Amino acid sequence: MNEARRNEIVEEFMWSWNAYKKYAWGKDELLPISKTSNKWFGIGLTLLDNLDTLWIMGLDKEFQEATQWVTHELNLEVDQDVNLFECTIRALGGLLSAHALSNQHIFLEKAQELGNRLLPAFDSESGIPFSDVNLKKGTTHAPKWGSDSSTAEVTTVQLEFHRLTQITGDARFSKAADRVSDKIAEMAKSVQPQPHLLPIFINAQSGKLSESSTISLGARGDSYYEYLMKQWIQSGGTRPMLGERYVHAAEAIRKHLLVKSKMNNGGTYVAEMNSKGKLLYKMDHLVCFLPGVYALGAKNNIAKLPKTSTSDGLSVDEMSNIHLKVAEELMETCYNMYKDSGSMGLAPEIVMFDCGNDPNNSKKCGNTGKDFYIKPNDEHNLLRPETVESLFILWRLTKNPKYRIWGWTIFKAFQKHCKISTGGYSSIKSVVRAPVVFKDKMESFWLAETLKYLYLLFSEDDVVPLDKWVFNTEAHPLPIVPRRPLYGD
Ligand code: DMJ
Repeated sequence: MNEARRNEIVEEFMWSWNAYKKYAWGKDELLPISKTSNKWFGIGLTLLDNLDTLWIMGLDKEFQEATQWVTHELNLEVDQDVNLFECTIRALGGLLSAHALSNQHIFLEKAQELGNRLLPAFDSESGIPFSDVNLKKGTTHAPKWGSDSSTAEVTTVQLEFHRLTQITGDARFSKAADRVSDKIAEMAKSVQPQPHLLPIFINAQSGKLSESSTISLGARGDSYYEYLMKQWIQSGGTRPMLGERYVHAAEAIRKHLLVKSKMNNGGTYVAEMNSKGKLLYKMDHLVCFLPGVYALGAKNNIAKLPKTSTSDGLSVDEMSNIHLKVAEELMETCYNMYKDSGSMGLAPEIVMFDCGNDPNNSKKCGNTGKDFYIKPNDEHNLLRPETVESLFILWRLTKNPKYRIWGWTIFKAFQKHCKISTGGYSSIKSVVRAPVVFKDKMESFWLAETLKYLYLLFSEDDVVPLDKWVFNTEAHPLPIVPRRPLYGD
């Protein structure tokens, strides 16, 4: 049965890939309804983001074709401003992973070139990178809509930059990334209103966290917490300080943001917090990466680290058990976001729990049988991966068959509602209102993450084993390698 399921997932991958090939080959993203492409960075983003998916799924012909494109067509000297984070996690991450899996030199060459072109982003007074950098000129700037960089963005390039140093021997990449982590770790100890929980904006020039912004495990905050732990895993546990930072953050989330709904199912969720310390009862689908991260920490015995094991007097085993329980409860809530949002069985972008703590909204979730309601502007689904990502990790680590059942149910819902009859898949405008209205966009992470994690959910444990590989935030596996003192540690 698992083989048949894997095959069906690969078929849907090919349905998506062939449409990309036909209408958007070498371009950034497929617009499946208009049967054309979208330019974002101008470097074939969907192709770079999926080299490793092709390899993992055993699609040799397609992998060779894509490799030929990288060898002969990929031009990184483009006069184009790119977002450092997006370009790092998708393009650089894709090249690094393709190199690690296939050992083909061309991917190393291109990854190194791209790394060199991204490096000027870190040339700010504080070392905190600017959000955007021009790939040809090396000029940098803050985002068009504001003066600050996003906290998650500046803290979610470290796995990739460390890997670059490992394979090139050039310590500049690791140093630039570590400087950011070290600065932020220092500020995290005393940040207000809650130590270890970071506001979602930071200024690149001053290096200061914004005092007025929200704390969130969703947009702009999410992968900060993910990379705290994954950097420790990537180092093969050789740098305990990295893991300790994660445990402090994971404990702060558990104590200050984790809430049980007072509504129907009493589900566990992660609230946001404003700058005054007040909770906001809102959860993005993006938060659904967190069950996987808590489970990985618990199963790797992260609580054993010297400066964390005595937190609250909990023993290592007690903390691991608590974190695993958090993972399992949150996982169920994330699955319920698919199950309870409407007849399509798909999750929206954001849900409001406990009526958003506003009694005027009580009718919206008071007697609906669910824990949450959905605001009209948040009804869309972008084919995001976070829930199936965590399902894959929880399946690998607990072997509870329900995680495979949930993953399959979600896959079938995507297949039923987001598949375009002429090729490809599309984001949709609402998971609540039928009939489906397509947004005419196939995000590169649909193939790079959502379908890859689904494929892995039904694969054997020795396909990208979790004790040898760590996934970057865009699902690109990177080898776990003990860190040497080469980087001036
Ligand atoms: C991806 O690019 C990454 O998973 C990132 O961490 C969050 N946003 C998208 C997927 O939702």
